[in-house]
Amino acid sequence: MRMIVSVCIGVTAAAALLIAQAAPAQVKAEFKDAKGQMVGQATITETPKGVQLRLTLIGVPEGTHAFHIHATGKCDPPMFTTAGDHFNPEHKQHGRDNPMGRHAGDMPNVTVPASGRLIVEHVEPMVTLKAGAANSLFDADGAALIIHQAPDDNKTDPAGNTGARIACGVITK
Ligand SMILES: [Cu+2]
Ligand SMILES: [Zn+2]
Repeated sequence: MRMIVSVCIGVTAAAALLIAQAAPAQVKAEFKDAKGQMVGQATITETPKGVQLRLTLIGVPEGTHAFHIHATGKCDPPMFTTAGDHFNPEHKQHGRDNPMGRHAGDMPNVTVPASGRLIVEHVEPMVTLKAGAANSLFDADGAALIIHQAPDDNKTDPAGNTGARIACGVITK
């Protein structure tokens, strides 16, 4: 009888350890504009191929906009400068087309139609939600998603000539 009890405890401890090491299944971010209006959200999911970002935008101006993961989980309006620079744990240059790049936080541009509504998905292999990893979005100061006024030229260091930050969302569990 005593042996059975100890086996059960052993299994429970192993299961608890697995849960502790697993990445959070899904986290989210709510986009707010400079006036504090909610203009969309993101669901962010760890997958075997990277972190899937699914954006549902509901009030972003028509046009092509830069989209980045920024290094700090802080979105103070109206400028959102508190979100810091692009998430860049590998200390590379900016831009998906830059031979010296890229920042892990450099996402593809998003093109919003006249309705202001867009659902778009991107799977990013250079980041993770797993705590403790060098490229984790849950490092000490967190991370934020930002949409800019202008498109990213994908090569100009350090920020791609993207203009103002028009929407920001802190990534939260
Ligand atoms: Cu940005
Ligand atoms: Zn960048």
